[in-house]
Amino acid sequence: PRSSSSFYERYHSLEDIYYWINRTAHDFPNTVKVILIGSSYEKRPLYVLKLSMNDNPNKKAMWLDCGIHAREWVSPAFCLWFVHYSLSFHQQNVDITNILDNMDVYILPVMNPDGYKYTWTTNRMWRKNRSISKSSGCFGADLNRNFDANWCTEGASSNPCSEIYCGAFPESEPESQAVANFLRSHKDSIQLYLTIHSYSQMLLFPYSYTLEESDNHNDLLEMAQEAAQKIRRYYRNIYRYGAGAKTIYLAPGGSDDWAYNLGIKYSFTFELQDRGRYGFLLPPSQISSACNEALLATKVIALKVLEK
Ligand code: ING
Ligand code: ZN
Repeated sequence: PRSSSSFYERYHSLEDIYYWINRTAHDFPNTVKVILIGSSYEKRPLYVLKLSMNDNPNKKAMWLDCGIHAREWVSPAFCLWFVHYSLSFHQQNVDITNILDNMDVYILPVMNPDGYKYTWTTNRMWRKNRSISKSSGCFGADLNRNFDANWCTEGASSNPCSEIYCGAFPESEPESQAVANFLRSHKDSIQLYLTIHSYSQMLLFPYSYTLEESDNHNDLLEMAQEAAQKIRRYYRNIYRYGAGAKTIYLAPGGSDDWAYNLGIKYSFTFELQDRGRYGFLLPPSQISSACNEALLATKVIALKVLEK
C-alpha cells in the first residue's frame, strides 16, 4: 500500500501488526528475537520483541508495553515507532546508541489484542479486554485495574459492566497474568518499566493506588520533569507530570504500580497526545509528533536509569 505517509505514520490492524512483528524479526535476525509470553482470552498470541544489540554480560534491560487499552490506538503505533527508530538509528544517534549498547529492550506492541481487534471491527471506543463475565453477561476487565497493587479498592469497580472493572481477582485475565509472569521472571535485569496510554499528555509514575509518595519519589519526579521540559523545548508541547494519584485520580491495580512494587524502581505511565481535541481518535497526521515526543521522553528517562 502506497500513500504519502510512511508505514509508521498510519494505524495498523492487528493482523498487520502480527505480520510486522514477524518480518521485523526476520529482517534483523542478529538483534531481534520474538518471545511468546502467553495468549489472550480469545487465544491470540502475546508476542514480545527483544532488541539486543550485543551480548555484554550483566546488561540492564527495559520493558515497554503498548495497547493495554484497546481504543488508545496511538499507543501500539508508538511501540512500532520505537522499534523502527531503534533499528534505524542505532550507531547514528548517540542517545539511542548509548541506550541499546547498555540495555536490552523488551517490547510488547499490543497487550490487549482482543480489545484492539474489537475496536477495528465493532466498537471503536472499547477499552477493556474481551473476557466474558457469566453472571452479568458483560464483557471485559480493565487490564490496568487487574494487577495486584491494592487491587479493586477506590478507583476501580467490581461491577463487570463498568469500564474500570478490576476482574474477578488479581491477574484473573490472561493478558495481565502473562505480563506479570514475564516481569517476575526477568525482574533481576529489568530496571525500567514503561507503559503507554493515551490521551492527556502526562508522564506519570507510582503511586496511583495511594496518595502516599513512593520511596524514590524525588528521583522519579526529576526524571519526568526533565523529560517534560525537553518536550516543551524541542516540540513546544506541554506534558504534565507527577505521581498518578495526585496528578489524575486514584487508580488501583495498575501495571506501573505493580511493577514498581515488584522492585522495578523506575516505572512510568506515559499518556500521549492529545489533550482532548481528538482524544482517542487522534488523526494519523499526528502520529509522528505524538511518537517523537514519547521517544524523547523515553530516551531522557532511559539515559537517566543508565546513570544510576
Ligand atoms: N489512563 C490510566 C488509566 O488506566 C493510570 C491512568 C495510570 C491508572 C497509571 C493507573 C496507573 O485510567 C488511561 N487513559 O487509561
Ligand atoms: Zn489507557
